[in-house]
Amino acid sequence: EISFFFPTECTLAVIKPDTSEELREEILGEIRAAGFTISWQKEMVLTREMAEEFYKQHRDKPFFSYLVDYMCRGPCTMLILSKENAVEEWRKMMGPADPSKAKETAPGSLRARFAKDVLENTVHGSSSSQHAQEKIQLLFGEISSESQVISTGDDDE
Ligand code: RTP
Repeated sequence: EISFFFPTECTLAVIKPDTSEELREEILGEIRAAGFTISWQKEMVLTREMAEEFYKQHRDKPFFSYLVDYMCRGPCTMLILSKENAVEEWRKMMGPADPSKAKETAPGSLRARFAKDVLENTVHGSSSSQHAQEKIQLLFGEISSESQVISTGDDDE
């Protein structure tokens, strides 16, 4: 059981592998400028097992193995973003998965400007609060043990 104490809605954002240091810093700057609080940030290289678990809802899609290869290719920047309406606001900022569609419908979005193609599309964002909680638990498990230690201590006092 996991408990978080963020005051506003939070979502999970990922800056995917193959993003240059420069672009990563630019994206982080835009995230802050858009009014998100970066509540937690972690660089990590996913194992195949973690990438498969992360994208398990796409297990039967023809692109699944390419997606897992891509996600394991290098370090991802994992971010917990907090803001009112964070899930929707971050998805709006990303734009549609396919950059050719993003260029038409959301030309200012991150994917319209930076995605290479529909697979290598620079960023990920959870599609609901519940998904966000699940993925945060998968990627940031140690927050859960820390907060459990704290709440157990309170109970004992
Ligand atoms: P979601 O929160 O549902 O993951 O949304 P999304 O915009 O990231 O896009 P989704 O369609 O769910 O796909 C997840 C990721 O899989 C890769 N993808 N490749 N080759 C392809 O046709 C294809 N389609 C999707 C992308 O990396 C996408 O972000």
